[in-house]
Amino acid sequence: MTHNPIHVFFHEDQLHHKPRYEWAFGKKLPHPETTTRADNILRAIRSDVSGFQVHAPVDFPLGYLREIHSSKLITLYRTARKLAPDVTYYPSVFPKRNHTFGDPNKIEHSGYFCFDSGTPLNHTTYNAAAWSAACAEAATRLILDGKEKLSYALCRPPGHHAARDLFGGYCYFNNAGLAAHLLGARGKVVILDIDFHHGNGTQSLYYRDPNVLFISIHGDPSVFYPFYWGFENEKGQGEGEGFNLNIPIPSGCDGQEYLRILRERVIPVIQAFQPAALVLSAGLDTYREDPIGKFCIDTPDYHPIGVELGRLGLPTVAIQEGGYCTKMLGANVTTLLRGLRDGQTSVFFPSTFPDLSKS
Ligand code: SP5
Ligand code: ZN
Repeated sequence: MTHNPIHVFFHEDQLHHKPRYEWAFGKKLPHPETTTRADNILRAIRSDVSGFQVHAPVDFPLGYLREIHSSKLITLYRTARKLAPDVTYYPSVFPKRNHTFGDPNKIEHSGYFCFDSGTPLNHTTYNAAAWSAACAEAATRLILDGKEKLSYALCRPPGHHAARDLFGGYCYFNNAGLAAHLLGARGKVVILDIDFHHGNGTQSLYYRDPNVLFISIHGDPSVFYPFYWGFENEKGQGEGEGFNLNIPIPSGCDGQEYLRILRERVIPVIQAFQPAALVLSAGLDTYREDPIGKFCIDTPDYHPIGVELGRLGLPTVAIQEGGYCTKMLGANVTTLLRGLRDGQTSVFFPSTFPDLSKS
């Protein structure tokens, strides 16, 4: 069976942000969020010329970023542009919010806007992270226009740990949050986060919003990063209560078990919500040999996982999040995307978004 190619978005400037190390678990470690990750994904994508088409986003997304992030957070990244080229700034004082304030014009105050020591700033970070978000915007635009039913943003740096005015977890701008925000023009949106880590930033953006259902399947935060978010009892607040679903699972989860969780605990919830579109926060650090994640999913398993989600028959934007086994990252991403496409092809697909004026 022949398919239309999947449209992929990536901008070369995303490669200028190159953190070399992180501070984690009391150690200075080589930084896992490398440019090689993007190189290897692109290589796998380019080796299938009929399956994928790569585009560079053209619009710098500052206006849209202001709709989901505070102007102070954006100012801080712009302050970091003035750092000397050889300086990588690790925030080192993390005050408790209610006792103080942060001045985003001072790089020394960066810790006010940050929650970990693995997410440094340098003079290129703002530009790279903004182009990463631009990929999410361009991929979403294609879906919004009704031109395509599946698109992929090769977002790097990733985004799902970044909140409105807080960064961390290698993330600066919340790319999936931006996609959901834009898709909101068409109706209710579900964000499914399949990264190994809980998407605390995305959760916080939509915690009070009944029109965006956030679902995250992740390593149990009582053991794994980000430690302070991602528990089952976080269910949303106010009008958004009941529209946040955390599914923490023990380490060692394999493809079979993961599919079972999708079929029994995730798909029925999405179907009951009746969203107009799906944003998939696609982290591949669930892979069995990932150096950070501790699940046991094998490369071929990403196909049926994609099929299961594609069969929802929803216009879908896939957003790259984590995934640190660089050797297999390209194969894992392309297998997941082919699964999504094959799943969509196998079901009836309405040609347009539902007509909101009639509901
Ligand atoms: C987007 C995303 O997946 N962020 C994850 C951030 C996790 N950071 C804390 C884990 C640090 C583990 N570092 C181990 C390095 C092994 N070489
Ligand atoms: Zn992750």
